[in-house]
Amino acid sequence: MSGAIDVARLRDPRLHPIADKVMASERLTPDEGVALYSTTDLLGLGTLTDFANRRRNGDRVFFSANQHINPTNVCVLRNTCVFCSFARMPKEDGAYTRSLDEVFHEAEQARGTPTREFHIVGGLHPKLRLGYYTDLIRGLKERHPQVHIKALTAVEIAHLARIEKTSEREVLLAMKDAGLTSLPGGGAEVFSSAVRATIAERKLTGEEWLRVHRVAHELGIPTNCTMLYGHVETAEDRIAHLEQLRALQDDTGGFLTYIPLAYHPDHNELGEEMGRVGTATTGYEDLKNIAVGRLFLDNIPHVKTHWPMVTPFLSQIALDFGCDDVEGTVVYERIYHEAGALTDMHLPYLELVRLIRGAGKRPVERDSLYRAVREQFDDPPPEPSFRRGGALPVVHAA
Ligand code: V47
Repeated sequence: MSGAIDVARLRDPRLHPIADKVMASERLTPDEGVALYSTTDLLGLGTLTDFANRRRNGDRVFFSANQHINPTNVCVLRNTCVFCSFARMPKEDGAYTRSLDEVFHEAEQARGTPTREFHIVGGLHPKLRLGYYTDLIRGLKERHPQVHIKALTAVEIAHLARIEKTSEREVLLAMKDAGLTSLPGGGAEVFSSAVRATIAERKLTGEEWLRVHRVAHELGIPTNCTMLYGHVETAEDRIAHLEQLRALQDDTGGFLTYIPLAYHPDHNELGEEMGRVGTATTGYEDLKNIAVGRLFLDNIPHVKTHWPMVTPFLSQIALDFGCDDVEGTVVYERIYHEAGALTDMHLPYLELVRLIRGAGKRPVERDSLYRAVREQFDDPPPEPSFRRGGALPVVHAA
């Protein structure tokens, strides 16, 4: 890495003082964050953010061998989270709820593969109790002891606490006891109460989301964080969201990675209102959100690109815009594909290695806690028995 940014070469003069701060490892202010969002000097932004990322991670890029599992799409917020295409009411067409055996069957896909993480999220089911999830985690750990469980968003944790009439702490403790490793970062959306009133009226508030993550961190459960961008939010809303994540991280240090999530408008009410189909964001916006996340969240170790949403090729380019972490093999993906994502559901392990190497970076397979698992890829690991374009496993109605 060269020791300095050539500030004079940055086309947007507003980036010059920010570049000086980045080089001095000084924290950016909210106004500077908003300026970063408004610049059209994308290459200048990339220069700053690549500097910050290389200082932290060198040329290492992490990825995981993981499998997403969605035990149910039934969600009591179905009619009020207007950006979501995944959720169904219990009796609605397409609603499903898996028995434990059905989930275990789907997880068998991982056997004989390098899979090290199950990423488990669903909906706020009115009848699935805490015991279902603790049995699920225990059953998966028994069958796949080497696999970490990253399960349930803060929204689901708060919902379980409500229906069990207990605290979020108790729910998290029970899940940890069953074998939970970490929490995914979903459900954060944008913390602004005005934005939430428009896109997710009855979802837990930003303060509640942050509280669940704080409690998880206190219990030694690391978590991820996200922001859903590309709908009704402003640059100021985004920066206020990032500020709150940064403040919590200052207190706890419990966030592992930040994942900006690109809104997809198909098959949901918000997309219809916006008159959008296909994609709502652009490649430019996607790269900016990665870059601003890396520069503003100076205390979160990793920034992840979610290739199912922005395509593997854009994820590859994001590696020059501050990103050091690529979503893994995934295997089955429902949330974005219901909302119109046109990517494959599964990215073969060696394709991830190829994309990272193709960007001149060094791939590192990691576990859920970002410990390196594998850095040599000459002896290809086995893939899940999944065929490109293959059907999702059969699901039974709710
Ligand atoms: O919270 C829902 C988003 C999230 C849409 O922690 C949508 O490693 C776009 O959080 N268009 C859940 N996004 C997924 C999530 C996640 C993904 C990958 C990795 C990790 C991690 C976490 O999906 C929801 C919401 O923000 N979402 N609907 C939509 N139409």
